[in-house]
Formats: sequence, structure tokens, C-alpha cells
Amino acid sequence: MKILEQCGVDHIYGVPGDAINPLVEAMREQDAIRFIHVTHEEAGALAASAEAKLTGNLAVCAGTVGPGAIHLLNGLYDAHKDYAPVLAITGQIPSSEIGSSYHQEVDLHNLFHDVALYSTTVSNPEQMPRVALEACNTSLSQHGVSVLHIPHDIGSKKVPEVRSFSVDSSPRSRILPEEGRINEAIRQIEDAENVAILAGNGCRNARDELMQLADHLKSPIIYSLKAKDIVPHDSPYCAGGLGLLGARGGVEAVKECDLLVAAGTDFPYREWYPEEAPVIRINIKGAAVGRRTPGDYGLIGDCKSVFSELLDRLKERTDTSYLKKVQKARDRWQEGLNYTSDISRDSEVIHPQAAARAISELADDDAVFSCDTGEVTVWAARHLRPTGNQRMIFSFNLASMAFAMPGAIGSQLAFPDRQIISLSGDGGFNMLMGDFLTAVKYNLPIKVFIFNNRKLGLIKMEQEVEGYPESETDLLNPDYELLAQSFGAEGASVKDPAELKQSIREALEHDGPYLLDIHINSDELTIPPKIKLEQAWGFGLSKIKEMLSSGANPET
Ligand SMILES: Cc1ncc(C[n+]2csc(CCOP(=O)(O)OP(=O)(O)O)c2C)c(N)n1
Ligand SMILES: [Mg+2]
Repeated sequence: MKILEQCGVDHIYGVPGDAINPLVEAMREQDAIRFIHVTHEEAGALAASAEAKLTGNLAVCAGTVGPGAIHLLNGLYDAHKDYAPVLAITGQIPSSEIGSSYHQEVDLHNLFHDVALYSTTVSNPEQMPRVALEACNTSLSQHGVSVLHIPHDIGSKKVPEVRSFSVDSSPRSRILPEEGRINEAIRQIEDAENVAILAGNGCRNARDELMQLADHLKSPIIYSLKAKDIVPHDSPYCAGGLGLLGARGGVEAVKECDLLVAAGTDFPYREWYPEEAPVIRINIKGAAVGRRTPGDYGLIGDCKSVFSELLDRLKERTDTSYLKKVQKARDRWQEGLNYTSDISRDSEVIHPQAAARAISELADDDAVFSCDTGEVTVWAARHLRPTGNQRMIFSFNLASMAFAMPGAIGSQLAFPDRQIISLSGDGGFNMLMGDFLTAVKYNLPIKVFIFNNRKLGLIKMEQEVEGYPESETDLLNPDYELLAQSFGAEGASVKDPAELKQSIREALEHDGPYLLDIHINSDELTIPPKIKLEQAWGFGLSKIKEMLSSGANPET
């Protein structure tokens, strides 16, 4: 406990039980660390992951023997894939029984092998301070998951006193590539005509330098979704995102560049990178160099240090013709977004684009948006316009459903004074809805907006693009307003576009947890910024099959 305290931990998410009862008891006897009793361990692990993603600090979750530990797994993968420092404490059967196929025995090392940077069973109380410290330091310094398994008999023993210490949890170290590598990168940038910058989450602590570099080179900045809240939406250099969730400005910047500087990003989709133009990749992780675009010129370093070097040495540019071309594509795309998200466009139904934009416009300046996976990701990625202090988190690299609401719980515990907003899919919310009780129990004033399309919308779209008729995507949803009330929270429902803004305002102004069920149009198209012929063909084929199976005549 002392170690966790000194690592800055002030709460642990979990479900108590057998082998972790001694932990819960130890926590009852002190005030520094609170036990947050969640409904489902997965929600606890997702909340811890969200918190660690937002703050870079260690977050902790716990699950007991067997099934309790297994339930943590998805949330831990979310942390692992987004480089979030999370420690999981799991119970284990009595140490004398390990290996005997005992009741609830699970081979925890094998179970967590792929997800954890560090995983060990504490077999002796003397070991506890050392392994606990190693687990915390591993997570913090290598940005990932550590797991400590504590057998029931060991957890209840007294452990040796721990001397006070301090951990270095600074999120990024200062690393610079060799002089010769920087010189060569400078030569390549000076020789290129149209230089684009692709910014990722590694630019988070280098925002000023990033914007200065764009200004210096008159370069458009394309961002990965993780970095959308880093690049100010209204900057003349902001081109937009890339990939299926991206924008035309981003696509245009990539298409027209003759050099791409990919900084602090491991953006995985090869087909969205330039076809010909070379890539300079700045990353603290050497493994990221060359795995997406094989010809990368790698600069192993942190973005802040490398940008500063580049700024000192590169000649400033004045030619803005490339930037202007990208801005034109960006502005045209934005006009389209403004149209689809205009509340007054349709008086019959609420379009999800309009809901996302209204939430964005009404949110506090430093709000945190925690977003689900599904079509709702597209609405959030396109229509939230984060201001300088707002944050957006998703299950970025795992893309798990049900992240948003537990993520909001973790965000609220990390930032008790900020407005925390969950943009939930109905399918995603349904998966872990029991944990809305956690928000009520601890009076965490999260605002949950359910994008209720009565469907697994993204899957419907996938089926259609693949040429299948829609199948098994309908959802049977509860009455969310009544559900919220039965949980002891406030809830409301909105169907009329004319009432949308006021409903969102009321939700945001409420001082406790709140659930707003937004009935959105269930038949929206999510158009990517670049469409392949097979996708359009598949969509047409699917529509024909749907009509045939419903007996309708495609000719009419
Ligand atoms: C845990 C998990 N199960 C399944 C999937 C596959 N999947 C991705 S999006 C999605 C549908 C999401 O539906 P909903 O939450 O209603 O959001 P919508 O697409 O309707 O906006 C599914 C099943 C996943 N990503 N994660
Ligand atoms: Mg849905």
C-alpha cells in the first residue's frame, strides 16, 4: 500500500473477494487509497486504462481468483495497446495448492503473458515490497501493464516496512538522435517541396514546437485520432485526420506531399500513407520505424527535442501554395460536415452528426470526452472540435466496445473538477451498463449520452460494404430514462431535433450523474474521405440482397 501511495495512486478499482480480501481490509484501515467497488472487473480495468491514458500516471485495478482476474483482461489489453501504465492486482488460490487443478485455479501467468510487461506471483511476503516496486516502475517507465498475483495465504501476512522513495514517472524522456541523422533529415526536408507533418500522440508534450514547425515550413498537419485534441481545430495548419475516420484535407495533404514527417505516431494503415513520397519517422520507439512504411528514415528521439533541433536549423519557408491547396480541400470537407451536422437540416429525426456537434459546442472548455467504438466513433472523431484544453479518449488501438462509460468513470476520478462526457453507443453501453451504478454510488457526475440507433450500426455498415444483407445487428434496448432513474440517477430521452440542444444543456448542467438517451436516425451513412470501388459495389449488392429478401422489387 505504501508503495502504491508513493507512486501517486489514490484509488483502486475492483470487486472484493477471497484472495484480495486482505487488500480490501488493509485499505479499510487507511485513508490514502480508496477502494472503488465496480460492478464488473472489466469496467474497473477500462476505467484504470482511461485514467492512465489521460494522466500518464499509474492506475490500479484488482480482481480476485479465477473469474475475477479473467474479467480484467479486456481492459488490460486496452491499456497495453495504448501504452497506458496500469497495475493489476489479482488474487490467486492458496500457494500450497498451485498447480493442482484446484477450485478456481487459473494459470495466471499464461493468461496475462501477452498483455503484461511484468507478471509475477508473490510467493513470500518478504518479496512483496521489491516486486510491487518493480511492477509499478515497469508500468511507468515502459508505459504498459504489470500484474501481481497474490495467493490468499500470502496476502494476509505482514510485509516488511518500506523505506520512503520516489519514482520517476515523467512520461517522456528527452532523447535525441545522432547529429549525423539529424543533418541528413534536414537535408531531405530542405530538398523537398511539399512537406506534410503527420502528428501522433507522441507530440502531446511538444504541441508548441509542432505548431512552430508547421509555421516554419508552411506545412499542413495531419493528425492521428489520438492527436486530434493536440492540434487546434482552427489552426491554419490543421489539415484533418487520416484513415476511415479522417478528412479530405488529410487525404489531400498526403496525396500532394513529396515528403512526410511522421512524428510520434505508429498510424497503422499502410494504404493511407503516401504512395511514393518518402517518410521521415520521429519516434522514441525504434520498432515503429519502417513497419508501416518500409523506406522510413528513422529519427529515434522524442518529438519535443527533435522538433527543437529542426526549428533551430531549418530555413524558414515562405511559399504557401501547397498549404493553400490543402486548406481548400479541408474547407470543402468542413462545409460538408457543417451541413450534415446542422440541427435544422431535418425536422423529423436527430442526425448523430448534429448530436455530436451540439455536445461539442455546449461542453466546458476543459471537458473530457470518452468515446465508444462503433459508428459513434466516426461522429465523435468528425464532429467534436476539441478546444485547446479539452481531451478526447477512445479505446484507440484495441477498439473495444463499452469503453466510453467506464472510461468516463476513470476520467472523473482522475479529474474530479472537470466535466466528463461519455459518448456511448447503445450496443457499447448495454455491454457494461451495470457500471453506471458505480457512477451513482460514488456520485461521479459523469454525463452519458447514448447514441441510440437501436443497432450495432458499424456492423450493419460493414455487412453492407462486404455485400452481405444486414443481419443480427438489431438491438433490444431498455428504456434508458427509466433505467437511469431505477439506478438512482437522473435520465431523459430526446427524439425531436428541436429539443436536442436544450436536453444536452440540461444534462450538462445537472450536478450528478446523468444519462441522456438520444434517439438518432438509424440509417446514417459513414462516408470515408476516400472510397474504393469494391466498397461502393458491396454496398449496392447488399442493398439489392436486402430488398430481394424482403420481397421488395429493386426496380421500383
Ligand atoms: C468487445 C467488442 N465486441 C465486438 C466488437 C466489434 N464491434 C465493433 S463496433 C460494434 C458495434 C457497436 O455498436 P454500438 O455500440 O451500438 O455503436 P454504433 O456502431 O451503433 O454507433 C461491434 C459489435 C468490438 N469492437 N468490441
Ligand atoms: Mg448503436
